Amino acid sequence: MGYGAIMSFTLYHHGSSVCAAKVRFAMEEKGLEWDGVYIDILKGEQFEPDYLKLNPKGVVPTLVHDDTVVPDSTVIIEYLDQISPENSVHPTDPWERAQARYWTKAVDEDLHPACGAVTFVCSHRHTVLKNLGEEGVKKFLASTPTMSVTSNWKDLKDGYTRYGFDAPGASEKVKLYDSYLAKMETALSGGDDWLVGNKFSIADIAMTPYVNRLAMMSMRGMWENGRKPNVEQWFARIEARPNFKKCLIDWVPEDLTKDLRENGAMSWPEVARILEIEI
Ligand SMILES: N[C@@H](CCC(=O)N[C@@H](CS)C(=O)NCC(=O)O)C(=O)O
Repeated sequence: MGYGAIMSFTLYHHGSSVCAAKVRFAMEEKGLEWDGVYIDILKGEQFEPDYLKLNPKGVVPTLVHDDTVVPDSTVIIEYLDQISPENSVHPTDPWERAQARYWTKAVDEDLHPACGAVTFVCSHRHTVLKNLGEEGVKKFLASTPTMSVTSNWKDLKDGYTRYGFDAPGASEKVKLYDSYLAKMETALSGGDDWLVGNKFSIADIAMTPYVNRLAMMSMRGMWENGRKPNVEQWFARIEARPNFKKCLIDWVPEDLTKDLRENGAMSWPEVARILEIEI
């Protein structure tokens, strides 16, 4: 029996947060039960003093396991795999484990900030501007701690929210995001079903929310129509997993799902232009 059966897990999370979705997916794949506390990061609930005590960066997710507070999605999944090794999502072979680490490290350091940028530029800025009003937006942007999603996220989020695609560096982030689909395409080019060792692992879990984010923003054109066939087939396998819908789709509130779909569709021509995709 896994420790999870006798331990208490509380996950502070948000529907559209890629990092939170990653942890939800890992917990379900491992068969761990958890309770959720929903933190609406588009309303600024991550800046409430009580939450900042758990997660001083003001970001989700945070796992509370009994009395232990564990922030940071990759660290949370590594922690869970150690305290509850059944249904491990880590490869056992040392080199395969190292390769999985390269994926999670690159996601945390590189892809995640790019995703934050692209999501704000293409969709969240419209949601925040629509829902919070002028004063609310000012407060929302001013509340972001300096050390947040990245060490300069406060300024970046401000720029992406106010200026969209015209914010400095926005196009480069679109290209960086796309380069990760290219890396996946190469990793899957030998005919394997999964990114590392032909076995579903934390590497696939780590990439899932980022590919799904693009899908939810009506941007499947980044891999469909022959552009990245291996990624297309990989994502079809991911979408077919029983836990996918529960963890990646159902937690996103309907209005936010609609915003992502519609704002994303509105932004798609500019993204396609940046990536030189004919539409
Ligand atoms: N390294 C952290 C990053 C967490 C993070 O960036 N969370 C985002 C959502 S995916 C967030 O809470 N953003 C709050 C904000 O933008 O103010 C992790 O992996 O958990």
